[in-house]
Amino acid sequence: MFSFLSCKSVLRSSAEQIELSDMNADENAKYLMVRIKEIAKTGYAFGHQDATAYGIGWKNDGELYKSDVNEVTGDFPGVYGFELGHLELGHTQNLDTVNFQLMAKLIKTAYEKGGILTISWHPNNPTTKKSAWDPTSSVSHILEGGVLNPKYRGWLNRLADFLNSLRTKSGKAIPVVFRPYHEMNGSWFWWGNTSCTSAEFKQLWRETFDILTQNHGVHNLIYCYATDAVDNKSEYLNFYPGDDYVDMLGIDLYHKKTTEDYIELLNDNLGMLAEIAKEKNMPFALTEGGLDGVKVENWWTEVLDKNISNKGLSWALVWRNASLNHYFAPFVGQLSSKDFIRFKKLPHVLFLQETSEIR
Ligand code: BMA
Repeated sequence: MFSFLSCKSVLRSSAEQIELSDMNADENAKYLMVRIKEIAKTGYAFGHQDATAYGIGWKNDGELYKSDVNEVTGDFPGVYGFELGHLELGHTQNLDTVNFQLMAKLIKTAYEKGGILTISWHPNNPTTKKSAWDPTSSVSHILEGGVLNPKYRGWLNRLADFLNSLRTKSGKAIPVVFRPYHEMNGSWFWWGNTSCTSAEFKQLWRETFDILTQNHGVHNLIYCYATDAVDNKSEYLNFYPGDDYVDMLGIDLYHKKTTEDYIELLNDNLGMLAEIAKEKNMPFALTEGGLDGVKVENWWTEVLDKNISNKGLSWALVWRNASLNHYFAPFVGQLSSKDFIRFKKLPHVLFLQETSEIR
């Protein structure tokens, strides 16, 4: 007991030495960074998008606290991804029908239980008002001096209100890993590589950072820069806004082609990212990934774990269990669920039980 407590206080006190890109980052954000780095020393955490919001055949009604992952393994994920798309519009639910009040509650519960929170954002195209997947050029219009800058500032106002509202019972801000404008090296989003220049992208990131931190006093964020799969390091860094604006690195890698292709992709891309992260002394993660429908029986241990466990990443997050036509984590009876239980039992794979001890 004594060594456990002293270990905890060592972790807590090492947060004092942490410097984040936000110079006014609060204690809990710094401490989250300590935990994220600590996790990578032991193994990596397992994450799931919208884990507690819905799953196959159920949707959270505000009373439940459940997850497909827990139904299969008896434990919850260590990392929880949530998504803010449509919050900018003032809607009550996000683009995937998760109510924002419920989301705030689920974030709070996951945090109090010892989970790590990460937030993505698929804002609509500010020019056309269509979805994030409308690549019509927009970035230059929302930058400082652009015609849509006032509108964009309004969007950030709503985002800041939500982020600032994430509080523990005692009123302390809940720290989250914020991963905006992801997969920018692809061409599907309006902030993607065919819709803006890298200079515009970097400017968008920096202005967003400055407005959130300086104008809105949001100080509970760890900023994560995450691309889609890349061919080389220069592609990874092409849109990188600078070490002063980023705290951690991510990459989204989906199993879309053959198993051999995915194994190669994981090794190449995570190997490359590990090198960049080492140079920058930043933690890194597989911020999105998975095999839609998990049709490979031993996917968790043979495909995922074998090819990521030696890389030094802090977590691997699989995408959402939206429906039987779109899911990335197993549910009871699913083809890969036995293997998922084996995966959960691996000593270096951290679910909630383990991440809650690293704090
Ligand atoms: C995509 C799909 C979409 C979803 C979006 C944002 O990968 O899952 O259905 O709207 O992510 O969560």
